[in-house]
Amino acid sequence: MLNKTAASFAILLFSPLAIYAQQTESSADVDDSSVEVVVVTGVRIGDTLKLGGSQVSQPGVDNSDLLRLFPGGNRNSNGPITGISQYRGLFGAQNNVSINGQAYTSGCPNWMVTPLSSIPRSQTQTVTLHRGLGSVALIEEGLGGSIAMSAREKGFSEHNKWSTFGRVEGGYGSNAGNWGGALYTGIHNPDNWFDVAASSEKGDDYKFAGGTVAATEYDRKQYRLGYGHRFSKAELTLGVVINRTGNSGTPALPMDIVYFDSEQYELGLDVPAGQGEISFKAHTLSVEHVMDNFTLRPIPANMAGMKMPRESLATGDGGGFKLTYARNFAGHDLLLGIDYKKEIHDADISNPMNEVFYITNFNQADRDRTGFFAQVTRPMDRWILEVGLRYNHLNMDSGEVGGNLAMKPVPMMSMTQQDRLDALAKAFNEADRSKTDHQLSGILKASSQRGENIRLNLGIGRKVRSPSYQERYLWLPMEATAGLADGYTYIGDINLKPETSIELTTGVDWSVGSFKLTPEVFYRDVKNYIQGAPSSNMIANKFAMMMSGRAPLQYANVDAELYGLDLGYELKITNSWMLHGNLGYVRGKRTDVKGNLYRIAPLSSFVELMYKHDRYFVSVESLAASKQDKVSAYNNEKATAGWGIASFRGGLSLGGNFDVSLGVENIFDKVFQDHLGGYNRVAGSDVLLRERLYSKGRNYYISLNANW
Ligand SMILES: [Cu+2]
Repeated sequence: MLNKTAASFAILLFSPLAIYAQQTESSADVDDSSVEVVVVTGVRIGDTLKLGGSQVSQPGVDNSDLLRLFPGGNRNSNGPITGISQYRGLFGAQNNVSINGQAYTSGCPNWMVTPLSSIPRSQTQTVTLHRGLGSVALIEEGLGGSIAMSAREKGFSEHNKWSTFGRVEGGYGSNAGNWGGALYTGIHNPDNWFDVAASSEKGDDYKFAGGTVAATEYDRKQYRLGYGHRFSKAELTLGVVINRTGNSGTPALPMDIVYFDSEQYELGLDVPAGQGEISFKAHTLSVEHVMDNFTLRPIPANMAGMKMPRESLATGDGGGFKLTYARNFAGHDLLLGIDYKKEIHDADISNPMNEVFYITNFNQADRDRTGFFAQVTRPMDRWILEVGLRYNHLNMDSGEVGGNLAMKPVPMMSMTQQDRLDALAKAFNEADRSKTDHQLSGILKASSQRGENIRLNLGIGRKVRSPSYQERYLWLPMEATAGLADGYTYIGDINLKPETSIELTTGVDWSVGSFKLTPEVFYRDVKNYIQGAPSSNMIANKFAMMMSGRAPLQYANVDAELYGLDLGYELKITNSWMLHGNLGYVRGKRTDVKGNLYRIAPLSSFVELMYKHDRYFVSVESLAASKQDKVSAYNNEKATAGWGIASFRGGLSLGGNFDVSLGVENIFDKVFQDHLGGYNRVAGSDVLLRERLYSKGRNYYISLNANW
């Protein structure tokens, strides 16, 4: 029903989605042509920037790289299947990423598998970014943008009999010798659909012009099963998702994925209710995950030169639901809802060479959130307004912790590492770990057509995010930091306060003839922004110094601001030639003291010149970023130089049901370091230890698809 609201507004206006719609109108099904290219330019209330996964010619294992096609979008990369969303300088849990309309929780304390990688690209139907202020209905919790991904779903048939549908694709990339295959197929009639999907992807370590980046191989399989039934009025959907990830590297983190197995069950029900419609979605997710520091990389040694093999078993259980009621009421689109999300995490660390050794990293770390929201959208004269309010009640708790470092007793030593661990565990276990937060969010958005060629978009909003379980319950200096990848160990703070942000946005959608431009400026003030600060816990400090030679950081509340400008643009040169792209700039600063925020994307540009014919297209694309020397001091962030790469892409319909897409990425084999790429943590790689990782060199790729 959100989509209906979106559609009703989209019709009113010129829109990049109009291009999308035009391209797809001729064919009954959006998915049927992989030669389609979707252009992302503008946005307004109820409207979205949307990429159809199958229509984007770019190859990729997951959807994180696609975020760079959106103005202001980017991703932090810790490994080939470990991309974390960044939007306008906020990242990770600060952004809301929904999967098939529901929340997703990473089962790894270091986010080795992330919301963005939870659906393989080959099984993705759409990736949507709600530009600027995200609605309270969409952003269950978070400060930043709302990103939504959905898996392939063909749905009901329009023809009054059973028919089959399907898609099969196979692809190869030269750089990492990677290959992938995916099948999606099913049967449907007007009242039922049944589909299955399977994908398998494998790649070796990738190369750059200076060598090979170790621990960048990956291996992932995913299986999906779905069923939909239409009753006389209501619609029911059921889904199962089984993920099987094998050995996959995360060179920016201290360990790699040995395996990541998860099972998800989804249920959806849409029922008309009087003048409106009720929608109910529920899901469960259970994860079992093992990571270690010796399968895909040489075992690291401690300060004394002793080898320190470590393995961690992480399990996570979670689930949630979303119940909404939507109706039109005297010209207002009204949406009321309740949503709930639960997650429980356990993580234990062991030493495969010593059975006595163990550390309880997280024990029943529990985070429950219940939200209530109301949203009204209405046209008023030349304006369209959206007002939304949300209240979230959040409970967190954790079980007791401890560990045995299996150290030989050392006589005459005043305090051993084991003593320090015991002292930290005792303090944690005696503390009141149960926490309740009340989150109040609200937004107001207004959009108005000012003359023929210009539309004005305004927004103001307050958003809240409570600390993650890592930020509150990390009791021993560890790098279990939801993928921060800054190389520091952290300890948590149970008493952290939620982050609250006030955001202002002003943008225009401007068009002259066949040129469109959509600049938007934003300013965000964040109170209690959570980041690391020097720890005053002397026992933890000593523990970390003895272990790694580096003092730990402790999560703390600071104050920050983020501001910037991003824009999309598009120039239709002729019927066949088109230029389009985006530009994004964000600045992130502390406001309580002088300093820069960590891992902020530099000025970034994406531009593509395309020639499109009925049966084929070719394009030349440039992706570039300026240097980033506005780096954070607290964790000694390294500056990076600017870079730019060019790629060539093409797509051709082979007739019948077959398509081929192919291209060369990074044509000139440019050696570059992405500021969001993290530092190398793998010994024996062609990148020095703790040097920023090099990105992938030249890559030839080809992919063949068949649709029916
Ligand atoms: Cu992990």
